Amino acid sequence: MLPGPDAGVFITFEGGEGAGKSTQARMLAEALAAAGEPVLCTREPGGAPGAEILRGLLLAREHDWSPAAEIYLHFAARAEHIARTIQPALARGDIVISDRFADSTMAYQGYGLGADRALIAALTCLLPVRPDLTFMLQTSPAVAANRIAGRRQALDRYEAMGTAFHTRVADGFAEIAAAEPDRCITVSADGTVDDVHRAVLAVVASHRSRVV
Ligand code: T5A
Repeated sequence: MLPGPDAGVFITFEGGEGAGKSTQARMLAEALAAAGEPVLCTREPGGAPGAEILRGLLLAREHDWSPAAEIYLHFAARAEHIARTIQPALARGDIVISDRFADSTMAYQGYGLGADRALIAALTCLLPVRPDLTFMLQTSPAVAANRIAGRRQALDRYEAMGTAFHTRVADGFAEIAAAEPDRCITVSADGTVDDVHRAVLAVVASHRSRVV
């Protein structure tokens, strides 16, 4: 979906664990708000009350979902997020910045868990919104591991999956980015928070007609 004259703009941040997506999404939102742009910062899974309930079910380590059920749960949360949060904000003309969106389902469930990629692609095509711009934050595994360890929180269900799983997820994000170079911009996230923020702002400046 390319933005119409009155529509907002939809930006997503994607990447593996500890890439710094939440940090960069928040910093971009603050920079755009400081420049006077209307911005809404949100996240997946979650971003709406019902979707946050589903997030709890998906991240808890008590239950392993069957692959198809896990895909549908992510898309149920996404449907709620889109209807309650994203579409109203885009209709107002906001710049919506989401920490993760449908590429995460393809990378984590499709590539990481080996779930049905054709089903994920089909469900993604049916979504009523599509990001205008996606930042793919890429980190080396050692850097990501250090950042996750630094947070000192209990690992959620996906964080607790092994190195091989996270390597498949990273490969998945790389394939998605290669397949959609107009939408997906890969940014190295190994530098400092400010280095990565500068790189993100440079991309936004170079996509000015699409973003602001
Ligand atoms: N998931 C999600 C699926 O399986 N399928 C789906 O369809 C969707 C939507 C979400 C989980 O759900 C999975 C993927 C995830 O496993 P989450 O808690 O939201 O769970 O997980 P993440 O999105 O991975 O959040 P993280 O917090 O792990 O990673 P971020 O957001 O990439 O990293 P961030 O910004 O929180 O930073 C982590 C730490 O590193 C520091 C920060 O201060 C923080 O302490 N940091 C840096 N330090 C040094 N240099 C930098 N450049 C830094 N950037 C951040």
